[in-house]
This record gives sequence, C-alpha cells and structure tokens, in this order.
Amino acid sequence: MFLDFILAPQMYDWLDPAGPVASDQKDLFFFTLYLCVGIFVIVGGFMLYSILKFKAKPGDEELPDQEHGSTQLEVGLMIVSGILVAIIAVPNVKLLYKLAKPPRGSDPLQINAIGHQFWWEFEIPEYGVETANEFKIPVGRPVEFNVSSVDVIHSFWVPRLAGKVDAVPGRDNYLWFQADEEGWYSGQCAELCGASHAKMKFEVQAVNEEDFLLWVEKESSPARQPTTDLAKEGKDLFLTKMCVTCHAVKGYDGAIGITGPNLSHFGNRRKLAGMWIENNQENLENWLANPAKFKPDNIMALQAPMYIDENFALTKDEIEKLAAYLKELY
Ligand code: HEC
Ligand SMILES: [Cu+2]
Repeated sequence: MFLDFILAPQMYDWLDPAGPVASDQKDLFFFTLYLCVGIFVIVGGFMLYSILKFKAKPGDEELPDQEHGSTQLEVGLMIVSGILVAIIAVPNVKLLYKLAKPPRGSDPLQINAIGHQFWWEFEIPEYGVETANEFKIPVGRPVEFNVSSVDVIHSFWVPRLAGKVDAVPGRDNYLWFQADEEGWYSGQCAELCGASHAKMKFEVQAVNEEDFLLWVEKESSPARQPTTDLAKEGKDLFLTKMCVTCHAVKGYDGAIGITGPNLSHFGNRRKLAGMWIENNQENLENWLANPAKFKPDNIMALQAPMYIDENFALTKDEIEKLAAYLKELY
C-alpha cells in the first residue's frame, strides 16, 4: 500500500518522461535550471572573491573609501539581466505555443476527467465509456482532457506524461498528452482537497489500438448478470441497501447514482478506493464494512446510511453477498 509508492517510484517519475509533452517540459525545466545554476555560480563567485579580497585585515584601522557604486556597471548588469530573462522567456513561450494543442493532423482522443472527493471519474464520450480511477489510452495517439471538478479544487497529474492542471468546479480546463510506450502510468491529485487527498490516485494504461478497442467495447457494454446465488442475492442487496442511489451499474435499472464511482465493470479494476488498495476479496469486504478506515472523510463513509446509523449496519453475511456481486462485475 504505502510502500508501493516508495518501491515503485518509477510509475511517478517525471524525470523519466514517457511522451512528448512530459519530455519537452522536462527539457525546458533543466535548461532553466542549468542557466540559473550558472548565474548562481558566477554571482556567488564574484561575491566570494570580493569578500575574501576586501575583508578587513589585521591592523586595518581606516574606513575604506565610501563609494556609491558605478552607474556603468549597474546599467550593464540591468542589460545583462534583461538578456537573461529573454533567454529564459523565449523557449518558455515557444513551448507554450507548441504544447497548446496536439500536432496538426493527429486524431486526438477526447476524455473528460472529473475530480470528486476523493476519486476521479473518466468519460470517453466517443465510445460511451464511463468509469473511475483507471482507464486505458491508445499508445502513440494524443489524448485531450477536459478537466473539471464537482466539489472542491483538485489537480490532475500524470507525472510521466505531462505537468499538472487544476480541476476547478464550474470551469473546464484543458490538457493533452501522449504515451509513447505501452505500460502503466500513475496519477495523483496534486491539490490538497481534504482528509484523503493523498489517497486520490488513479492509473492510466497505454495499450495498442487493438487492446484499446477491446477495452472500450467491454467498458461501454452493460454489466454482466450475476451467476452464483450469492452474487444474485448481492445484486438485490445492492438495491435494497440503497447502494444504487450513489453508484451506477450499466443495464441495472435503478442503479444510476452519480455520487460514487460507476461500478459497471468494477471487477476489472486492479485497485479500489481511488487506487489506494488492491482490489481483492479481503480489501473489498473490509471496505464495505468500514470505508472510513481506508479513507477518512470519504463521501460513502460520511453519507451512506449503513455507516452513519448502527441500525442500518451491514451484517457479515450481507457484505459477503455484496462482495460476490461486485466481484462478478467485470
Ligand atoms: C452516499 C453515496 C454512497 C452510497 C449510498 C454508497 N456508496 Fe459506495 N462509494 C461512494 C463514493 C463517493 C465512493 C468513492 C470513495 C472514494 O474513493 O473516495 C464509493 C466507493 C465505493 C466502492 C469502490 C469503488 C472503486 O472503484 O474504488 C465500492 C466497491 C462501493 N462504493 C460499493 C458500495 C456498496 C456495495 C454500497 C451499498 C452497500 C455503497 N457503495 C453505497 C458513495 C456511496
Ligand atoms: Cu483531490
């Protein structure tokens, strides 16, 4: 869990960009950094030289000549500073324009990324996909994001693919990136948004075109019907326990809630609760027993009746049935 972050830092490593946007941004960062380090060394060097050369020596009693500086030197330094600012500004402005939009002639995929306390909703309207916390993109194809929020300010960030952009309620922000290598890329909400902000993670997988189309076909189709008796009873509980008021399941009349993640294909997700814990039987049951334990202040724990009123608490038996149903939603 927590150690994942330390053991797999490569999934977050912006120093190892995996696409054109992140890679240009990294180059610009280092260009600016090296230039500034150069200036620091020169200015610091002069300072050190002056300190050593002009410091009072034993026996010096007279005050040195009191001067008011050199106009020529000062004007000269102002000009040099102006030139340095221009040297930094030109590539910055150039890159702003270059990265404003994907290259002409490319066919970008449109995705809506919507921040919620404390999870991400993803929609791909072109393919009718509505999912949460985990999505796939085609490798080598630009993806344009429409980034917004339903509650507070979040920030959408996939370090290996691009810089951050804020998700602001009532406003659509824009970002695009492209992954040049297949693989998993981790994302993280990068704007403090509440008690479980640090656990508001997500994952992007770049796959080949064929796998991408298979995935969107699956994601956009109705949820599977439960096969075992346990899962069938779980499906009924999903309605009677009011889970449907917050969660949507495609093809399940009544399950159209939008407060929580769409669970149509929940069984396919590698992790649960905002990519915070592995999606396995034990964690799922623990989540259903007490979601606040994993994510303090999450909306399910704060608002679902079974977690605020003991009279509605789920029994072990009910949790088992619900978990069996959810596991079959792949
Ligand atoms: C008040 C609205 C609400 C109700 C009622 C509710 N949930 Fe949730 N649920 C949420 C929210 C919000 C999240 C996301 C929490 C987070 O990650 O911050 C969530 C997350 C989940 C997740 C994890 C999803 C994922 O992709 O990580 C599962 C599974 C889940 N709920 C199942 C249930 C079940 C089963 C019930 C009924 C017993 C239920 N929920 C009732 C709001 C609700
Ligand atoms: Cu957030």
